[in-house]
Amino acid sequence: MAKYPEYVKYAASVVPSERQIKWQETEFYSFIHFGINTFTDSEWGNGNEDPELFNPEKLDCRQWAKLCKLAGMKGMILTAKHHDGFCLWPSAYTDHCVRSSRWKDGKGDVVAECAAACKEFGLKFGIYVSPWDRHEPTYGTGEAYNKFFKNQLREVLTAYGELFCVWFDGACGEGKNGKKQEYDWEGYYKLIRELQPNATINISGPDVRWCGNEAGVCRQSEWSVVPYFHSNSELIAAQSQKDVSKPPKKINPTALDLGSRKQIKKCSKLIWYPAEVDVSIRKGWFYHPSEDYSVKPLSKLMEIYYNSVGSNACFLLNIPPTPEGKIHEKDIETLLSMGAQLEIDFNENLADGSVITDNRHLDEKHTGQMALSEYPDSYWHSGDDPEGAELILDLGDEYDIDKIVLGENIRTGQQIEKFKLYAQLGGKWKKVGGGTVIGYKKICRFDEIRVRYFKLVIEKARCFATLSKFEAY
Ligand code: FUL
Repeated sequence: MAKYPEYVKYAASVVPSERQIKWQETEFYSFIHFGINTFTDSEWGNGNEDPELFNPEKLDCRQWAKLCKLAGMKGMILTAKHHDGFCLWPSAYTDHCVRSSRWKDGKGDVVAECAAACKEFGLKFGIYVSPWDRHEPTYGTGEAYNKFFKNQLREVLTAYGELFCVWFDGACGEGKNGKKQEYDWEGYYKLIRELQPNATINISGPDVRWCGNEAGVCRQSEWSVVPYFHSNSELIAAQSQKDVSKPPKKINPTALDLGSRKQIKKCSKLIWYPAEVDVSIRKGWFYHPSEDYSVKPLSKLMEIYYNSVGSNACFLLNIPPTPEGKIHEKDIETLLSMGAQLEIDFNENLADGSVITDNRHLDEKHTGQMALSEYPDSYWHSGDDPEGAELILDLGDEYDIDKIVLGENIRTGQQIEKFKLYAQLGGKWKKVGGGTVIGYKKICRFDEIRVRYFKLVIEKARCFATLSKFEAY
């Protein structure tokens, strides 16, 4: 029987919460940056903007939702309040909100329209609420602002149905009075857990980790089990954007490896803290007419998709509506082609109905064949001697294939540390993929081959190995 060091056993025992699993399954979803900045052509408002300016005469949240759906997304996160403090819902705690705008004579509610559209199109709905508020006079005064912010949170957490995510960025700048606020993060989290127990709290929160840049660059190995200190709000704030003109473009080089054995060895506390990749389809987060001709091309978005969703992270793609309240035709073009490309790339899982044999399994309920099962409780389990375990996928016939999708059963943690993938060509096993992390999902891509058999070899793992996805396209 293999022996494992205590710290490896500990890492192997860290598992996601149900809400984290649900979030991970969302995979690809949109960010909608929309607010007063949309009308002032800016990225960070200073809080002094006239609410009258907000007037999206053709606001069409159904168009946003429909496009997200057609692009292959499963959710949407709306900036209910950005750093300028202007609220897209009629907050009872400030006049700096849609109620003071010309839009619908002050009777509109963008958050409500957006929530309804998501429901109609079968998308999960989430909200971004910026704790940094450059309008609110109590900001920077301590308890008074925290109370105000919690009141606002309560409004958005209770009026718009189920939320899958509450997104806090790390920015903590100065308020009107030049003072910085000490946020009551624990208090905010408590309220969210109480009112939206299924929502993950992302970025400046305990459930989902920022990948570390806004350019769509991911680590080669995005571990989900990492040292606890990565969730520290001061650390997150220190690493976030501090200047509107300097969006983080690269991953801090000292943080390229967060979860290998080397990183977790000396750590007394680990958490399940998977990565999210947030990037805008344009240069800025908000809409600027000057960027109409620099919408990211399909090839760039697909590259980010494969590097994020295909490498154990989620992909949060920002699409900023115009002042009219609609998605611009340039963005529509890219989004529709993205949806079409994803349809083509994942048209039919050729491993459906295949046979998997293995060289070891824990018991008869966890044979290799179980990796093909759709049920969450059915998966292959190696038993406690994972290294050298092999699974052979027999497609039953030869097919043209250029992608294999693998996934661990993350309910039992993240175990696999190194793997290789082979295809049988001319009677010989040829390596077509491999790496470190598999996690929730790993998409291995290679030049198209005509093939019947694939072999997955687990070279290194923590206490055991599992597999709940083995798909071929
Ligand atoms: C950052 C903000 O400062 C940006 O304006 C944007 O909202 C981005 C997603 O988060 O921290």
